[in-house]
Amino acid sequence: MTTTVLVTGGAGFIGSNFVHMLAELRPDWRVVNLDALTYAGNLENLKGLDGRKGYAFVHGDITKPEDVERAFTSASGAKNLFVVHFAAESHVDRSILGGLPFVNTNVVGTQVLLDASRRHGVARFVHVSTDEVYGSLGATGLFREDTPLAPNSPYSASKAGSDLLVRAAHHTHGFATLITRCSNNYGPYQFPEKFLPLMIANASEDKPIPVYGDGLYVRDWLYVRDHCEAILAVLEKGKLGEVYNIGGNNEVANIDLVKAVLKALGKPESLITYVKDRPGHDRRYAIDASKIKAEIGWAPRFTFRDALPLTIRWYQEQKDWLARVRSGAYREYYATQYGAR
Ligand code: NAD
Ligand code: TDX
Repeated sequence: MTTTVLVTGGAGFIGSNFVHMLAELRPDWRVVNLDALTYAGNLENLKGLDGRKGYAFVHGDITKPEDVERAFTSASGAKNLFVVHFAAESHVDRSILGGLPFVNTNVVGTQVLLDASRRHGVARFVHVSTDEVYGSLGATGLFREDTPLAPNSPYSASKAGSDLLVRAAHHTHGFATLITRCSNNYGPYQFPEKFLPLMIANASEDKPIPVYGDGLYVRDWLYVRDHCEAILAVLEKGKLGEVYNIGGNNEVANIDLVKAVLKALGKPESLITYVKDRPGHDRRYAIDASKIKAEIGWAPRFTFRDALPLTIRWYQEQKDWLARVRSGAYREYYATQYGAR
């Protein structure tokens, strides 16, 4: 095999979708998946890939140089060696409860990975970042790649820190980096602490849906398959040292999303429960994705009309998966975040 991709965080939501997509679209690539299997990492998400020729899982932590070294040993021998870096602490609310794991994984871990990647002659390094590094928008306007960074939560600040380390690796060492910044993803395998799977899971069981503040916060929803295709396009065709925004052209207020999901499930709006707002809650995110379209030719293929029903159906069909990931530590987190509702 001439191409090997080291994927970090491939047992999480977007990473596992990306690994499945590579098996389908680039079946001749070797994939090494380095993941620490935190609460958000789940090997069940990768069912079907185990034992597949050209796929290897390495259990390890990106903050530990020896673990990263093991992953590179497993990935050695390729003509083209790529890295796609998803591994992160990813939930804003958890970062408000405690920021340190975010700094460790997102900042320290990214630097460990960058150093090892340079040493191992990685040909292209894609860092998967977020629109949250730009801060918050008012009623109008869009985030562009040259919008100043103004992160507001410990999560987004740690992601902005990692973006700057990636930028510095390119600027100082001439390392072959690319940064993507996307909006809110939805689709299969998303951990149900995030709003969309949380509301589907709660509504299915006639449990209250906690809506923060006035519910008028706006997110630009991107189907995870669209995001994964965009990352692959950037990996293969992006200009080194550049940043690419990835968006869904799909702005929706939280309360409208809840109502759409309740309607699709045939559940009453009385399940909507307004709760205390998230501290520092960003009002609106919206992406200008014209650069990736003009330079690389990528645009989203899915709209909410197609992909929201697909997503709802997936969670309804994966009741066992949902029950398993919502047991144990998830229950403790839910009680801390929302009270013992
Ligand atoms: P996730 O929380 O579902 O998965 C993260 C994965 O990283 C898990 O498998 C976890 O085990 C692994 N991980 C965490 N710490 C690690 C460590 N120290 N070493 C090795 N592995 C570790 O996250 P996600 O939603 O799939 O997000 C993936 C990436 O995309 C993140 O970098 C996130 O910041 C970014 N992003 C996500 C969204 C979104 O809507 N979910 C939007 C924009 C950007
Ligand atoms: O119970 C809830 N009630 C609620 O009203 C939760 C969990 C969320 N919300 C609101 C907060 C946000 O306005 O819904 C919106 C979406 O919340 P999250 O799913 O937590 O996503 P968000 O904070 O927007 O961040 C997501 O998109 C950008 C990902 O979690 C990040 O990893 C990514 O960088």
